Amino acid sequence: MKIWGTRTQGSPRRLAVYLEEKGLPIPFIPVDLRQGEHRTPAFFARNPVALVPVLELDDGRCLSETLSIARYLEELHPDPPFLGRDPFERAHLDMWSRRIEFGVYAAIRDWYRQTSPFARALEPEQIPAWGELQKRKAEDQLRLLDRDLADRSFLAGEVFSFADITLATSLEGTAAAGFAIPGDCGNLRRWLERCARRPSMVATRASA
Ligand SMILES: N[C@@H](CCC(=O)N[C@@H](CS)C(=O)NCC(=O)O)C(=O)O
Repeated sequence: MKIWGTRTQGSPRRLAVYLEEKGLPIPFIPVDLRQGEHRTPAFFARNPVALVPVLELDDGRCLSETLSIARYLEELHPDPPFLGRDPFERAHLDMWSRRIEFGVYAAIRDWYRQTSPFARALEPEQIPAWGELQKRKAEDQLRLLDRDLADRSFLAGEVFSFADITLATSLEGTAAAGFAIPGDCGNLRRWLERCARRPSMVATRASA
């Protein structure tokens, strides 16, 4: 099998961090989004909504959506467990993953896409005011998470989870464009430092 998407960028990196945590070596095929390599007939056949990453199986079947791909791989390789060991843990980690992806990650992404000159190739009709509103929403959410992190190491508890992967890679990925954790969020800053030190995050960083 192989994965379409650039290993150090965006959602493909989320999958790459998961694979590092699991010790699963699956090759990535870089896709240059700014050049529109994901908007070709061949790519539409793999994922009609033209998003990376895509997992392509040896028989040609394809899966998209980062967490769904991870779920598939987790079924094939349950050890070491990363997405929960029992029904409650699985649902709890899913809950956190969805909360982060829909609540915070989407707002940070929309800020980036609506305001950054680097995102213009993907978002030619940017609406900066909408982006700034999303930034404020993201900051509100981050302040709530900062409170949660007062008494635990990671978002869903004491174990690094997919929710941490999603938020940590998003914050690292948009820092250069100017997105910063609010100054009053010390717990969150320390959490990001903890995540950033993990070998899986280091190995998938663009500068690695
Ligand atoms: N919900 C999707 C999001 C995937 C996604 O947004 N991928 C971005 C790169 S990080 C993409 O392919 N963007 C291309 C575009 O917007 O045209 C997932 O979890 O895989």
